[in-house]
This record gives sequence, C-alpha cells and structure tokens, in this order.
Amino acid sequence: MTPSTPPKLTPSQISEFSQVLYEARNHVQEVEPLTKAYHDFDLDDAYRIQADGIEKRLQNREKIIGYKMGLTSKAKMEQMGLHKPIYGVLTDVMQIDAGGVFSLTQKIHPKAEPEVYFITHKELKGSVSPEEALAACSSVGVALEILDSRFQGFKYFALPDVVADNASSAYFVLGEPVKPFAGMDLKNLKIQITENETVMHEDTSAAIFGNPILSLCELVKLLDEQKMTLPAGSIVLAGAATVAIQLKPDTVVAGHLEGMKSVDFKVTV
Ligand code: OOG
Ligand code: MG
Repeated sequence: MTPSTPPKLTPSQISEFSQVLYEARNHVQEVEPLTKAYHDFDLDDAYRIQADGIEKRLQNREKIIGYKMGLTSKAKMEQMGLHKPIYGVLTDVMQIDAGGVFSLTQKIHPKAEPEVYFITHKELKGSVSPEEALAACSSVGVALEILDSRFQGFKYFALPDVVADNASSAYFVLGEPVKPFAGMDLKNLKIQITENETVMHEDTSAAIFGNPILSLCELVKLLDEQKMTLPAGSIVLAGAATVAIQLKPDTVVAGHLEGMKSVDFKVTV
C-alpha cells in the first residue's frame, strides 16, 4: 500500500471546499475551480474533499453503489488536458434507467460518453491481476456516463479540482449485463456513441487503459492508496473510450459495444 500524504489542508478547509461543490451541485450553479479561487492542494487532499462531499450526500440518504474511473483513455486525457487516471464515487441517485428520459432542466452543462462497466461479486483489494479482477466480476456491459462538472466552462481546471468534484460525475446508465467468463477478450471490441443513430465517436475498447479490465485493476490500486477496498457488489465504470458529446434536447443518445445489446436514453428540455 502506498500511504497517502498527510493533509496539507486543515479539516475545516476540506469541509469548506466540499461544501462549495455540494452547494454547486444542489443549486445547479457552476463555480470557479477550487485551486484557483481558494487554495492549491494535492491529489490526496483532493480525494479527502471528494470523500467529505460524498459523506455529506450519504447524510442526505444517498447510498454508494460503485465507483467510476476517469481519464483512462488518451482521447479523454487530451480532451480535458489532464493526464492521470482518477476515480469518483457512484451513488444510487445517479443511476438512470436504460431507455429512460434525461431532462436537461436543472443540469449545468451535461455531456455523455461511452464506457464499459463491471459489477463485482467479490471484494477486491491491493494489487490484483486482470484474471483475478475478471473472475471477481458477475457482469460486464456497455454504459453511458453523463458528466456535469460543477466548474465553470467544464475544462479549465487542474487534476485536484476534478478529483475533488467527484471526477465530474453526475449520472450513468447501464446496458444489459453479460456474464463474463475466463479468457473473455474485452480488449478489441468496437465501441461507439451515437446521437439519433449518427455515430459521433468510435474507437475500440483497447482505448480504455489498453483493456477495460486493467482499468478495474487500476481502480483497486488507487483505492488501496487511499486505504480503501472495492466491496463486493460494486458497479464500476471503467472510463470513456472516446471524448464526450454535449447533450442536446430531442435526441436519443446511445452507447454500443460490439457483441452486446446497446444502451440509450432520450434527452428532453
Ligand atoms: C473528467 C472525468 C473523466 C472519463 O471517463 O474519462 C471521465 C472529465 O471529463 O470532466 O469520466
Ligand atoms: Mg467517464
């Protein structure tokens, strides 16, 4: 385990910064990047702010149901100008139904991106091999993540800001689960995002960290650095294969992963 560095922010600064983001999310109001408006801080402090913000949401009766990886593909790293994989937390209120409706009302500047997801049936911790990780999964499938950064303009921020902001996560939708099997090759599957059936972006699943299962291994490692484990029953979004698209009213956005049933949702005003 790599021990995290001692906090450089005081507990009251951590709470104050998580409160800024908590309110931005609740009031649907974008804010200046924390590292610019208030104080510079490192990634470990950023994960402390993220955890504090999630704690506030748990007190508001949300429940943790999984994690998301971010910045696991070159396309996303370049789109955001940030170059290190990060994680965020998924709660029950963030999941929307496949085939459901997503209203743009009360959202800041939402975007969607195509991902691969896993659901685990066994706790994972420390350093795990891709074979161990796949064996610990009960399902795999295609997902769409909807990002809605709480920061102005979505893009002019430093990595600790994004981590503090729960990796820009807002909502997600899961496609039909497929049962993984030993030797299943998740590496070379075509993955696309479409808007009204027009392909907006496509790549192969290898774009996600070389292989999406490696992104799950990386998540377990990043959690270990924060002295955490990945509980059995977690949903894990492995990160986007392509850049995200801005959501527009009266469109159907779909995610497609070769060999699996597609997933979509309808965007309304
Ligand atoms: C950061 C989150 C990145 C992904 O899949 O790479 C992410 C952002 O784009 O604001 O979710
Ligand atoms: Mg994502």
